[in-house]
Amino acid sequence: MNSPTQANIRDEDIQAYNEDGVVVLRGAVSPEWLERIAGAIERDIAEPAPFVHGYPATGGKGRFHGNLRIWEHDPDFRAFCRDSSMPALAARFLNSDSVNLLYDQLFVKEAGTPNPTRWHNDQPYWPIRGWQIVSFWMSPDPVTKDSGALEFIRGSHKWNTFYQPERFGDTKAHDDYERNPDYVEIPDIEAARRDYDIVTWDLEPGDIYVFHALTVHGAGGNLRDDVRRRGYTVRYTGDDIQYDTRPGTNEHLRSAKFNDGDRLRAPHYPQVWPGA
Ligand SMILES: O=C(O)CCC(=O)C(=O)O
Repeated sequence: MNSPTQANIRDEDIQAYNEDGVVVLRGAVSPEWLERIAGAIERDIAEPAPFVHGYPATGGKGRFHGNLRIWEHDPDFRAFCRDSSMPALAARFLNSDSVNLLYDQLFVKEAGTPNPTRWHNDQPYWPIRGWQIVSFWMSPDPVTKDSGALEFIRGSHKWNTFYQPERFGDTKAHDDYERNPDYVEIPDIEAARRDYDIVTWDLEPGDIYVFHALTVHGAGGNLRDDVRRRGYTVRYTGDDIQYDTRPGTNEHLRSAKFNDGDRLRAPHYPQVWPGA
């Protein structure tokens, strides 16, 4: 399954990613890989890898299952992150000679989980600095606005603003994320949606959102009673990325093996492109 990407990447896609901070690629993941990912998701729900997190659904109906660095524990996630066409795709979007895997993450909103994913950008959570960081978000389910399609603020990666991370889920727990005085409180985007250039797309299984680490994004809840929304994201870095020990990043993504300014490397952030 180490086949060339199915996606027909056009120069316009790369240009849209660079200018808007987000683009959709249709048919980028084959049905075979999606089946393996779907199986791996069920395994992680049944027997979660160590960084599992969840929150109760508002109204008590659905369920959220989140986890990260799951490629380290499941052979199919590992194969997908390393051996699928994703690393080659990342090299194109990052315009980078080499690509490292940062980590992968699950965001499963079961049917009837109304909790939104709050507006945020990702890089403030990550112990790295530099520009070449891309995320690929996909789902084995069809994704629509009412089942929790992601929304993005077009061009927000160029604001060059690191928003203070907050914990997802229960609003009472938000205050306890480590603060960084250089980070900025995120404005109430939801209350002023018309002031922002918000874009979203429905996805079919196999389609992916490609977005930059500083692009501001969020998602509604899964308001559908009949479909799951099993979101799976893989994040890759390029040549200009260095380890960064600044405060405010997610402790589960740090590694004591790295000093400030180090290039990323195995075992935590293995090089995946060019392959062996
Ligand atoms: O799936 C979601 O609700 C959020 C996804 C997200 O924030 C991400 O992949 O960076």
